[in-house]
Amino acid sequence: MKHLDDLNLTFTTLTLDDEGIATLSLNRADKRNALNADTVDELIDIFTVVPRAGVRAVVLRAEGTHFCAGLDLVEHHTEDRRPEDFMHVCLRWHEAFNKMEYGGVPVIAALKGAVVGGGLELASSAHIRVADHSTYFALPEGQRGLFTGGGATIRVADLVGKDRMIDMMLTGRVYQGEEAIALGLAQYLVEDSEAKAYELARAAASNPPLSNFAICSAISHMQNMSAMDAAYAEAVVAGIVNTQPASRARLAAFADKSAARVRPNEG
Ligand code: 1HE
Repeated sequence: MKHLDDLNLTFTTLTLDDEGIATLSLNRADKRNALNADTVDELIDIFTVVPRAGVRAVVLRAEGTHFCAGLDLVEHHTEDRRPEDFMHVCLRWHEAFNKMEYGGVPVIAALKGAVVGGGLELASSAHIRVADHSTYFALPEGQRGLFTGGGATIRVADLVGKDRMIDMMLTGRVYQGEEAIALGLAQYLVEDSEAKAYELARAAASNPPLSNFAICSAISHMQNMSAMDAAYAEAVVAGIVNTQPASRARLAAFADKSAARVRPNEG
């Protein structure tokens, strides 16, 4: 089995701190972190290893002022791909993003600047998205004579609804600020998206890994099931998670009143 140290990364970097928080950086700022085929292969390698490497949460961030400009349009242009070539490009994107969404390790995306096209497909595969005031979301595929190929028809349509997604693709409409939050494009709008992403990652990392595995894998799977099957799968997952040894001390602490209670936000 490969380990984090064995990964051969060029367009991304991955580090792991003492608390088990991994930092995954897109480091192609000169190209606004556009996703070439090699970057997507690196994401596949990373998210193949992460679930079994003791990683408790991942902060996905980017170098430069833009999170991700989507598909590498220059590579796509110069490669002059045939339909079957691009189909395989898209299948690799799906492999990377599915591993991310279904891998069972919380991924928190720290967004800034452009989160567009395939960049939004990448961001929407994260479990939590944190935006700052520079962040903007768009699907410029229509303008480029393209169509989404990295899962936007599933994930972005889920977030904003089919009609809004169609409008974004037809007209190049940009969402940002509170409006983007209200639509669900990100769950947080803050001054410093990276600082907040680490804060959220640390909170998630304090949960038992098996609980996080269920939260960051089972819910996505259940969305793909009929209500009957999802209810059945939920019972099976809860059977395993809710009887895990790691929950015993937490339940005991609640029972003896030493555990923190759930209270409303202050102010
Ligand atoms: C790129 C890309 C890219 C920048 N592919 N090279 N995505 C888009 O339609 C978005 C295209 N990009 C932009 O609209 C802008 O570049 C940004 C708003 C992201 C940033 O603007 P700016 O003024 O900071 O940078 P720039 O001058 O436009 O670009 C700087 C460099 O990054 C330049 O390269 P250089 O070698 O001339 O310095 C650009 O060519 C390069 N660059 N974006 C390749 N996307 C699976 S299907 C998914 C379909 C899609 O994703 S469609 C949406 C594609």
